[in-house]
Amino acid sequence: MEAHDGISAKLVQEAGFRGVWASGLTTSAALGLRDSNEASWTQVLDVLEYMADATTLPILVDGDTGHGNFNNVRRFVRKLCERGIAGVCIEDKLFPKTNSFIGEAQPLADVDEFCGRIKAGKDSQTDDDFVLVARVEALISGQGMEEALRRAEAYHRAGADAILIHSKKSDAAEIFEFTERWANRAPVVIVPTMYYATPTDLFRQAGISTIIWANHLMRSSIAAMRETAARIHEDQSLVRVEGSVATVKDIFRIVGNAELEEAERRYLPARPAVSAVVLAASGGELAGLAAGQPKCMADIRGQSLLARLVGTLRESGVRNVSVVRGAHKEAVALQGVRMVDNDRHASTGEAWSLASARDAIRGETVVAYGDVLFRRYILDSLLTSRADVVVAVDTLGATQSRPGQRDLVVADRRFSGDYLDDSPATLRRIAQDIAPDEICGEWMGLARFSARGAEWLREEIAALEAEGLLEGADLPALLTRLAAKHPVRVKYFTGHWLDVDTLTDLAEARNFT
Ligand code: SPV
Ligand code: MG
Repeated sequence: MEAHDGISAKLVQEAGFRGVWASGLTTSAALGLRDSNEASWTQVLDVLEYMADATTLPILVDGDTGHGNFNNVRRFVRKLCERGIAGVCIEDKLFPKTNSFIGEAQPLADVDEFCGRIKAGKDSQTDDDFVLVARVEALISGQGMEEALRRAEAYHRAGADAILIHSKKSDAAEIFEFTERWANRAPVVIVPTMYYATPTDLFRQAGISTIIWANHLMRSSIAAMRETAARIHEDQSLVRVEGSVATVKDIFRIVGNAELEEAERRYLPARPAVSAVVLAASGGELAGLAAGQPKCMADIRGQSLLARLVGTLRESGVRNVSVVRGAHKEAVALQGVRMVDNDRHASTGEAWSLASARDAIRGETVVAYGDVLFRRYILDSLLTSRADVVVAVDTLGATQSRPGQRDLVVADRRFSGDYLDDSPATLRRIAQDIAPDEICGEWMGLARFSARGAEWLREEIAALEAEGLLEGADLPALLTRLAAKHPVRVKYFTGHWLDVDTLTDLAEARNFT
């Protein structure tokens, strides 16, 4: 059965066939090319490699004329064997070939020269089971039965394992005449594209070894693709096609996603799930946004700020994301995240919002402001830290003057300026009013807690609550209190993040990749 790429080879196997015909016509067509050796032989080889990877069935390759003379056939056969291809069929025509159903009286190769191609191919196979099928075009080119038999005999003597006798007649009379006179001196292969109405049993009775259904997966997919494209174009909708196309799940099944999941369980380190709490409750409205649109829902090139932030978290393997929303909560939405409401957002601060999601602060946890964007490596670097609590600090923040409230950081050690220097720095405090000579950087609104760190964080929330301070505290105050009791590691970065406070920030965020 014909196939022309990896997925069609899989479908051939799924249907129960015992072999694949890698058709020259359809492999070319799949590339948008003519069946005239427009794809180079190495490009064909690349497609064959995908097909061989996709199926365990033997693949008989349509080798056209062998891509040149005996020398090209030698190299082609060696490369086919390297790729686990089961056999090749070469036809007795001239390079560059033309499809047999185009025109009349195509010139044939000199018999002796073609026998040289066959011998060279057989001498070059590195797999004993490799087969070389010699295709006789004498009937197609109008040279008659005697010439077809003469050529078949010569090719058989030259070492061909089988003879493909091709015909473009609409009935199989000349095929049966050939098989009768040939008397199975070598196995016979046929391609009944034009004499398709002949019952297959008659071919069996004639002792034919192999039938190639040469192009029907390509032709059926063209019909289906054309129909689907026209429907969607006409309807500007998917409604009418949804029921008749293969499901996305079907694609996953065919290409073997289940095996990948299995392999992931076997090979990926079993990392306990990391959670995240994103704080997006504060009003924080931005001039320029529609009234009632919270900042975290600002559009950044077709995605909300929140979606981008959660996307970065997910790329780093953070799965369970809780978003605390408050102001305009009905406008804060994102698939696949848990929404937690701080309905007292107007009179409470960040610590209260965090406390609203305290049940999510369990095991390894990331805490982030909902209006920040950062490059993924920053988060990855926090996630691989061995510290129980680690905060991301921008060392440039110390020197740049930006408007707005900034969470400034004092640590026991400044950034040394050496990017390879990872000797630890420990947090002393985070606040907005810090004397310029004390500032070591700006907190990016991103922190990671180990399971033990998360426990400390919960304890500190409880302590604030017990002291009646939870409502008014912000995250810098909470982290500063934590730092007084436990080591809080400072990880320095230089830029590659931003928080969206102003319209200028928003414009910058749109350029942030
Ligand atoms: C092919 O499938 O490319 C073939 C068979 O060679 S035919 O198109 O009938 O020549
Ligand atoms: Mg062909």
